[in-house]
Amino acid sequence: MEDSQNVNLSLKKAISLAFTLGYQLDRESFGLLQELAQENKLEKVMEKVLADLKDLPENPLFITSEMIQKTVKDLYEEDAENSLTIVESVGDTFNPLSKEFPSELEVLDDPTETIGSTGDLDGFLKYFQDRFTRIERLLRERLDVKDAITVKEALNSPSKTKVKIIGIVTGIRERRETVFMQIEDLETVATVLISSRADKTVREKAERILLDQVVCVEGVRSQRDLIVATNFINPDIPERKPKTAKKAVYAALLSDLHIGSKYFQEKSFNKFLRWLQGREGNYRQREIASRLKYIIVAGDVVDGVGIFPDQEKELVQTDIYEQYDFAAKLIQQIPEYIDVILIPGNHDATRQALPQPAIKKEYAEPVYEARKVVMIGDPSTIRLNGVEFLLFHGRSLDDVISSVPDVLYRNLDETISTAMKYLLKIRHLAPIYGSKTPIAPETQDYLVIDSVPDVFHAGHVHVLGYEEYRGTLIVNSGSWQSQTPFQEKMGLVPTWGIAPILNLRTLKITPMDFTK
Ligand code: D5M
Ligand code: FE
Ligand code: ZN
Repeated sequence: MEDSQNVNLSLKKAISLAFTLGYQLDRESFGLLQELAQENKLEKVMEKVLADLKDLPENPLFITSEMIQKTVKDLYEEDAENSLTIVESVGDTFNPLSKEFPSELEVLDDPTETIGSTGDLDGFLKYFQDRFTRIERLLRERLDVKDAITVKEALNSPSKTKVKIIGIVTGIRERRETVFMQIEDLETVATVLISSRADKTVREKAERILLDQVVCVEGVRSQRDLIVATNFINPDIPERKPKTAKKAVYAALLSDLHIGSKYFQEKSFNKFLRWLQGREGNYRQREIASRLKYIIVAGDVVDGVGIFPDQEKELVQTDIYEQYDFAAKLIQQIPEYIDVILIPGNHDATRQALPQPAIKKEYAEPVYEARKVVMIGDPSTIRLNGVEFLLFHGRSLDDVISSVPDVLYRNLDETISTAMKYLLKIRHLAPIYGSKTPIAPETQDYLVIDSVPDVFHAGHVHVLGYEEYRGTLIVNSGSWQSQTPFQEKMGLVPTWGIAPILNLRTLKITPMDFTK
């Protein structure tokens, strides 16, 4: 009660002040001032508006909504990055700025046309040689790895010599609390030993090594082919300043729509579509919609068919064509001046092994026809207004969750960015070969993170999370599917109906909630 009285009072005060100074207010400005009063920002904004008016060469008659909006932006640009909840709009005209923004989208890397694994033994060897060579190069860019020697040289050095080698971890065994790792480079294999009496930091680092990753090992030469580990070094990404857009232009980073599933949250998604069209939200939220130029979906556009046993029971559309047809009906409601970028996930209609080519036209024709869409593979890299994105569905995050201590399905809301950070540190999107994540042995390893992205965007685990790491913004999207029976059993609580919206100028995320 008291609060709403304060709101009314400050509104009246501001309006009478404007009138006294000889200004008039149009209807839209009046609505804006009302919202500002509710948000406790009216006084500060009004003060600046009036001060700015005095500086104008010719005194205008009206205080327009544009003036107020500009002032709010000047004063609260950073505040606008905080979490927002959509509220019903007052319903006036919507003139999106992004309609005038030219599209600045470049596809830098897309595996769709270049892959062609034969799957033979020779291909398998070439694949791992390429993985080793690429990550070795990244490791040697580090000052502390530069002087690493080959495994052969290390094994030829006298006992008790300090050695530093680079290799693929081809085996991890544990016997009576001692860990043995098989490490090999292109010519020789060594056994790296981490004893139970080793330093705690070495043991902790060893626990976080994944099978088939490329790593630098520091150690001491022992007998036979043994090296006693004293340290592990990951290639990691260097600390740097990310590239940013020159103007405030936004991208919606979505994934895991799961259209076709009983659990697809159609209502929330429709609300998102209405917000894009300027039909939902207060003026600040509509200001963001007005500057939204890109929508990325990082896989699992549909729920698919036959992805897991008894899936039919959880489907509304039991036919893959119908699912993409429904997806097309939703996607075509996205305003035409927004660029839509889609990559596949493990539920989409394309090959399952990574790298995945783009969603197949033969299954998703209606989506291809509905509007212009940029269909690329998983993973892909793109640039939006100068900002480099690494797009990845995130299938291997399941492997990270089962191998890295402390990252559990139960606590992903706190740990998902740690899991993604882990992939950046090892500079590989899916190290473990032949386990949960199917990988095709291409002649080139498309899963090595060669170029350091400004934004690393993934999905798959259905939990929203974001964090800045050494200049790179890590984002996991969450989903548009509520908790499935399987996820309930796993203890995974999805974040659905909340879209992380990225400001390309500041690389800050605004999570927008469409569930209310
Ligand atoms: O995967 C969503 C999340 O749920 C992801 O972390 C894997 C997990 N999930 C879901 N279904 C299964 C099954 N059947 N086995 C193992 N893990 C599962 P999504 O790709 O959206 O289904
Ligand atoms: Fe999914
Ligand atoms: Zn998935």
